[in-house]
Amino acid sequence: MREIFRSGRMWRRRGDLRDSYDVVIVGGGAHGLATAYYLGQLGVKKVAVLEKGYIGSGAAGRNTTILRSNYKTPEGARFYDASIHMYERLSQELEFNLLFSQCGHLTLAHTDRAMFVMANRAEVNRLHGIDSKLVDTAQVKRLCPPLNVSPDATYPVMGALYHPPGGIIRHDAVVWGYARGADRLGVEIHPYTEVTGFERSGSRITGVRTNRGTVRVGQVVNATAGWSSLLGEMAGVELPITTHILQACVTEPVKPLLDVVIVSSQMHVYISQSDRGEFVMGSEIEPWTTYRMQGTLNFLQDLTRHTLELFPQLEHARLLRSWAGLCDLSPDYSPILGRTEVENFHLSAGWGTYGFKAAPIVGRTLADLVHTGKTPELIAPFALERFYEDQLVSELAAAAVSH
Ligand code: FAD
Ligand code: PYC
Repeated sequence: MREIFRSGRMWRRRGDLRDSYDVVIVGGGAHGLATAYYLGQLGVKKVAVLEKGYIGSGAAGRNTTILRSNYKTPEGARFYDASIHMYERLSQELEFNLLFSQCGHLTLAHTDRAMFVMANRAEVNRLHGIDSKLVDTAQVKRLCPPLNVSPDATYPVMGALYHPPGGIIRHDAVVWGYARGADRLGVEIHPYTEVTGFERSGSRITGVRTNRGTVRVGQVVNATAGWSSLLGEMAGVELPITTHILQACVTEPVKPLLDVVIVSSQMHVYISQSDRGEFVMGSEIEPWTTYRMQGTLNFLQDLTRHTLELFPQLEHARLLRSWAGLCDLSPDYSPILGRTEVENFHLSAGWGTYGFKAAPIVGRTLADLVHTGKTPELIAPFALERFYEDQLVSELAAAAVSH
């Protein structure tokens, strides 16, 4: 272990695969690595993370880094709030600066109906001890001076749901911090190792097939987000998930202007300014299902038009780059977490457009489940069975701009 500190590497080079592992985690994104880290903390030995690309090559490295807990259902609000509290301490815990800026989060309302919905959400949030409140146009302007709140705008701002604990974080740093932490606890990280199938005996998985050979396994965690239904199929577990792309883009770096996250469902846009100065912007999920991460011109045209209505000052800012990532959407816009009918095959799936903020609490609760065999109370409402038992946890309209 000392060798790695001397080498200056974040984590050890991948070695050969062993013949067997106690736990194989498929997916080297934020969820897989967080689960590996907390398993390491619990003293679980022989844990491997298998990642088909490079670490963080999936949605973990493509998201718009927004953290918040202003969800609609009691189950969702409690769960995401626990994650935000973990994020608040994470830089210290991982001894790695994650650049978490708790700058606050404003969900704009442009209609009477939206004001009513935001008031309702603020009440639900407060009932669960989450700091959210309804603010009027003048307060919005005070919180975000550069925002255009003119009554002559196409969609004038009537008010907003203000959520002070919300903010942005450096997404790559979260991935690297968890990877380094897991590595230091003895977890093996295997990039460029694709899982191609599972071997089963009765209701258990006994082996994981990969492009580098087959390994025997005690327990498996499917943390593949956009690809989770494909891995489910390999294991014989059908997941009610459709995979879509979500697109995002950034401007060239500009002077500090925006220090709060702005979301407008009506205008299908969310905007923040990163600490590099780039305006980070995204829109709604694309309605078609695909695994091709290809962007579209329509996205850029609609997004820039709406962004300029809110921030006309960006008129001359140039777009630097745009990209797309996969999103695994569940029917009720809540995640699917925990056990499946294959007794040693566990899930972190159904993250749609909103899973990055959940990585710490997912890691901790899935590690507990794998270690103890008991489902933590916080994730019990998100079990796969809910779709068969009519116990949906509907986050429709609270999950992201598009819902
Ligand atoms: P991923 O990083 O996608 O990890 C899954 C990994 O599994 C991938 O690296 C993939 O290569 C690997 N894999 C797949 N198949 C195999 C296989 N067969 N073998 C081995 N490895 C495999 N969420 C928020 O909370 N806030 C946001 O602001 C936000 N913005 C977003 C913006 C965009 C553009 C996108 C695309 C998503 C956004 N999300 C956001 C959603 C969030 O990024 C995801 O829900 C979350 O990152 C998913 O968990 P993960 O990080 O573990 O997934
Ligand atoms: O979950 O807050 C979120 C989010 C914003 C953009 C994409 N997801």
